[in-house]
Amino acid sequence: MLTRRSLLQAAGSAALGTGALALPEIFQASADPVPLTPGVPDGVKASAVMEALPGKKPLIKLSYRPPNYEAPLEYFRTPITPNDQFFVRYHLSNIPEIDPKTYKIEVGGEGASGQTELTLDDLKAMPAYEVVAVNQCSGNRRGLSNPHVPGVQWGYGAMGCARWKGARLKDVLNIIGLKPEAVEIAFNGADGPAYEKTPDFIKSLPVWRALDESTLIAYEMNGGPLPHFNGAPARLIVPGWTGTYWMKHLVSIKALTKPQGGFWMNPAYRIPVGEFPIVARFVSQETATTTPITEMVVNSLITSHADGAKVKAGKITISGLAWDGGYGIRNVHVSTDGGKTWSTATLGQDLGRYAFRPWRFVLNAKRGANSVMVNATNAIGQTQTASLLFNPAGYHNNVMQSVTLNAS
Ligand SMILES: Nc1nc2c(c(=O)[nH]1)N[C@H]1C(S)=C(S)[C@@H](COP(=O)(O)O)O[C@H]1N2
Ligand SMILES: [Mo]
Repeated sequence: MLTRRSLLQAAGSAALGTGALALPEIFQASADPVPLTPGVPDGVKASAVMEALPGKKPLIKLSYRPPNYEAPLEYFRTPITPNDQFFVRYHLSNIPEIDPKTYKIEVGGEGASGQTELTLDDLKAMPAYEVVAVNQCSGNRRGLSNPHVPGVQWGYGAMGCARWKGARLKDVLNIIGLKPEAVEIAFNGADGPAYEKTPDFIKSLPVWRALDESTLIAYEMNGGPLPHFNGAPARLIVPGWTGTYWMKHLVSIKALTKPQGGFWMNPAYRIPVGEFPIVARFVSQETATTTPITEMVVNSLITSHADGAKVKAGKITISGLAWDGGYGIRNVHVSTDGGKTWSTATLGQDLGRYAFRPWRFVLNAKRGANSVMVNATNAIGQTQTASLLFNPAGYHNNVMQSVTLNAS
């Protein structure tokens, strides 16, 4: 078991201490109880507070350097997460404010025939595409891992879903021309470590995924510019894949003829080979025992009621969200008898196969404790797990959520 101190240290370990910071001051803190996910470690309960970063509504602060803020359950009552309620995740503490007028992305690398520089206006002059997609941190729900594991102790809220607009990465790569020997495309953001020993956050994608028509360099989120803390002026969007690939403040794109190295590709962001039912592979990075995390696993959440909520006995509507790695949600099942029998929930608005899918279900609450469990199935027949598939980084937690409603 980890002590409170080691968990908190681990949560901030990417920063390896403090250093010069470019973070603006926080202007609002709240004394209200923090709506934490049941099951997160005691250390989180002792230290997490609700705090509003500039331009944001209050989020649950798990660390400030680097900024890691998750959304409370109540922000997930709609399939689109508003920009000011969207979670924030960084590995590095030095996060510059970028002037959109001077901003540019360098595009090249030894796996490309040419090179270029793109300004924000250049990107906006290219054909624009829109996709509604879930951005979920690989470590979402890590705080619920049993036993607990080091890293940011996220509850349910290290995720959000937005309508992203931007240029296709494929069209950008077409400008420079990929050589046949290109294996990966690497990305870097303008943020940097506050401390020299911390490795810069560089991530790569296999060429096939970079060329996928859904992979965008987005400069708009829900119809407005990207919030600073979500990657302004432009970031990568990799619908279906976990947030680690969604490089914010994107400033460099390189075609590689050899696999990208570095801490953030290996050992970070890896899952044991064969443990999860994953279709999308990242072959150039695979080893005998681990593979990079790729697509999200199918998942769902009750968002209308928190665990332990008080309700009136009789008919009540519960609702929530379901999502997966981009195959789409086929159905959501609800059980009120601890998983013995299941009923089908009604699915709501379909914003596309990469989006949060809302669902609702009417149940008859009897006086006393009512257990409610939820399980989503995606279009390729994958379902959630009944118990945790443990892994050392706490990734891919899609254990069926169970809440108790207390009816009177
Ligand atoms: N430049 C940069 N981009 C980044 C990161 C980062 O630390 N720096 N973190 C990644 C991770 S792990 C996640 S989960 C998402 C989070 O996106 P958000 O902060 O907009 O919610 O950003 C990704 N892009
Ligand atoms: Mo993440």
